[in-house]
Amino acid sequence: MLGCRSLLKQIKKRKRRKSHKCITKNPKRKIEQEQEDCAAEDGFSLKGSSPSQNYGVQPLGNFYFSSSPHNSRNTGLGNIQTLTDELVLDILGFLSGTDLGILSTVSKSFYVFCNHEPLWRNLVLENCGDGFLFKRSWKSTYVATYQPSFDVSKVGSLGLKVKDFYSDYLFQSWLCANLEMKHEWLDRDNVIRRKGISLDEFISNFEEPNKPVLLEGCLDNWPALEKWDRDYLVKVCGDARFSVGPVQMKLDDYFRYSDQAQEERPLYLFDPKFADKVPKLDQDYEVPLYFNEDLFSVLGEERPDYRWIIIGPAGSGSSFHIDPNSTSAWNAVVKGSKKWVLFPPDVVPPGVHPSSDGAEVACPVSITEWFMNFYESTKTWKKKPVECVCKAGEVIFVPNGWWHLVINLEDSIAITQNFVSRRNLLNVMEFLKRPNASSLVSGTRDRVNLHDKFRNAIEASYPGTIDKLVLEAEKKKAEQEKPSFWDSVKDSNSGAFKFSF
Ligand SMILES: O=C(O)CCC(=O)C(=O)O
Ligand SMILES: [Fe+2]
Repeated sequence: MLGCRSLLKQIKKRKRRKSHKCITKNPKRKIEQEQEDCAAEDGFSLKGSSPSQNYGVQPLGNFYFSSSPHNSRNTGLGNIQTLTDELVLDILGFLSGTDLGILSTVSKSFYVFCNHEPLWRNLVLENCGDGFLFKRSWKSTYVATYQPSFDVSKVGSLGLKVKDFYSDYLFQSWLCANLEMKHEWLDRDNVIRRKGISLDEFISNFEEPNKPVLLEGCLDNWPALEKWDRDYLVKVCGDARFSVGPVQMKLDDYFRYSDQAQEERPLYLFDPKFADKVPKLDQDYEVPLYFNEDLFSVLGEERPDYRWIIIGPAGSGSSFHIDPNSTSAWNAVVKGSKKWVLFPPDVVPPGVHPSSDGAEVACPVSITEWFMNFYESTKTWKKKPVECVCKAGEVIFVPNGWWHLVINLEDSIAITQNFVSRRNLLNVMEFLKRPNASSLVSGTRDRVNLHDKFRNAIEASYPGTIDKLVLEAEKKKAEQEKPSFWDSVKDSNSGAFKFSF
């Protein structure tokens, strides 16, 4: 039911409009036009010139104004019409491609459900561990891969348009795949920006107090900034395969996909082993001076994953999360731009539901859906999120424990690294020691013993450091708890001041 409120708002507005439009003669075009106008009237615009296929699905609210007494979503589903759309799709998710294809011929309703792109995406991803060659849609990709004798290029891109099919779930899924980011989602830019600050300033103003900062100008000597574009990367990476969700793909195959992808959650290339796979990439960047202290390096080969190359089209990104193992991070944009929304550790973002032990986060909305349904509410919050657009050549510091969401506004390439410095060493050690470390610790095989291994390795490389940090932390805590002069002169019983010199 997430998102119903805003959807309802759209639906209501949409209906008001309906009486004075839809004068187009071609009924197919009429439905398309309605969907585009519905989005436009709500201040949403659709991406690109060709929105993805939606088979005429309309939001459920439109049904109440329909001249037809039937929702063809129901009439064509038989007895399973009582199930929610999610459940119908869950059941269809058990079918093979062939069975889905056959079932789609049973009724208009099954035609719409069985053509739901995420079903075909799952079939491709489950079966093509070595990547895939994307062909316009996930269904065509599946057919081209498993029925190569069938020429998918000959099949028109326009599917059938079903009349009087109403479903919030399917409509919202289509809308989120095709929405352009709204200006008001990008306008707020309240991050602190700094250029050319010293390491000491960075530590005392940002790292110690655990506050984000956007750093300008500190990638100026990165060869990557000049060199990395699509052609260069495809050339240097050759046949190397990178992690893209659950599959491993060659870079040119990934770009072929990302050029055509018009979906709610585009697959994101996110690879922690890029520098081992293509050592040349490692030579094109260096860690900015603020993040040079890297205490996990004492673990050698056993350190958890810590650096990633990130590539994705506009609309791809990372939904709300806190970075692994209580580390801090920096994220440097090499090409493109990214919208960031960050909440401090004590503020859980709206729409996000972490489990009590923090091991799981229920985040049922896609990034676009979060903006559609939750962003507005943060405007009235006392503790506003920190927001910015981080452009090529800029780096954002993400302090440990901060929730963050990131969406690429253009095709983007970035490098991110997570790190442990003396400022967050104790946090990280405490995190690794938690009783449910086996489900919390990530990026490494030996999750349970990582605390002891790390502690021993730090002791061996930096003897006495942990004890010194503990002492300093205790001193700081005692200082914070010490009553101030005004507290000490205040008479706690009367609330008045007492002067007892
Ligand atoms: O999508 C992005 O660039 C953000 C990546 C991120 O948050 C992370 O690596 O933890
Ligand atoms: Fe992150």
